[in-house]
Amino acid sequence: MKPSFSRRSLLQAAGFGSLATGAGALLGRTGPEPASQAVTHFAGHGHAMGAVGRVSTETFDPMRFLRAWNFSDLADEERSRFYRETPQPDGTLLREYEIFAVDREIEIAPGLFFPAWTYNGQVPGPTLRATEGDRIRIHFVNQGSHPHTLHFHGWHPPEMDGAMPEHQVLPGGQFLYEFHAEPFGLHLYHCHAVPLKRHIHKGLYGTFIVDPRTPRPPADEMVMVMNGFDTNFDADNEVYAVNSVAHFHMAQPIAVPLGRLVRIYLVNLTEFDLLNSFHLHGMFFKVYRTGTALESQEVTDTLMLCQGERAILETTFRYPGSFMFHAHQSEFAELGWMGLFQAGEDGHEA
Ligand SMILES: [Cu+2]
Repeated sequence: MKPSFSRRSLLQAAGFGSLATGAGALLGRTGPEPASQAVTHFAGHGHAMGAVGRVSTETFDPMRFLRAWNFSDLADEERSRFYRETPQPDGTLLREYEIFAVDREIEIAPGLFFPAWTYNGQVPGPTLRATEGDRIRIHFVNQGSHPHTLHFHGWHPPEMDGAMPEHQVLPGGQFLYEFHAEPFGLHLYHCHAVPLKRHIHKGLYGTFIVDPRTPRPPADEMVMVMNGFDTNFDADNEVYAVNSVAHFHMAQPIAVPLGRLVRIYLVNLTEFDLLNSFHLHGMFFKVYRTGTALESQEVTDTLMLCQGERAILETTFRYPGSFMFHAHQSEFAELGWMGLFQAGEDGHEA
């Protein structure tokens, strides 16, 4: 029987501005309480902001994900299992990755679990980062329950595209993707098995950064993937976030350095909604669309992106204190896509 409640009431029941304990019951995971009753319980708490309680950061820590690429969040020995780089005679690097698809339940709000399909057990998948001209070699193993692929945005030959029926890697199968990292810019990868929207929204996507040969100026850098989750499978998202965990950075603000350059690699992988957006309070940022130029095209405080679109944002915090960032679709913000920067003298220790 399909419970009759709106996606707004689901989130209220799931702990947004009220209690965290209703989510399990709504998803049929735990507890005998019927969904309709849970909604009634929590009605009227919709004006508070953010979630109550904390998600477990044991398997996925959004704070670490922000500033991790090429598995830099892992200890050296563990890291070498997933990532190796080998200098080439021409000065470029061969970068080799071990990427696997695996089904995993992930916590997207306190007590709210989503049956995801993941790359390497996390959503978004690991951020891959190279310099223009490097050789990328990815050993992909499908340990999941459905056919999957890796489809990269960037230059590559057709057999590396991961988009045609014959490219599908069946459960238990594997494939070696190999191509040069170009052009420089901010790109992405995702599964391109059909139905595409299902494979993307289940969590099979990640960020692919290609640095120009002459690097961008030093900055405190971070990756933000705008995403959403359809928790009751009605082709509409009930939860929104950057980097999967709703309201995470409301409770744990992102420390940024005062007076120094901050660079955000922003990617939109939201399914079902035509657009997503990023809005920053109290200041403006430069926009480098797709990251493929070194000159910014725009200075704004609100940026709108379609799925697959991405942009590098640069700014410098002028004043100490808290600055909110969120989707300027107010509904997305209230359903989890909202966070805080905390600007201070120390900022982030890079
Ligand atoms: Cu897939």
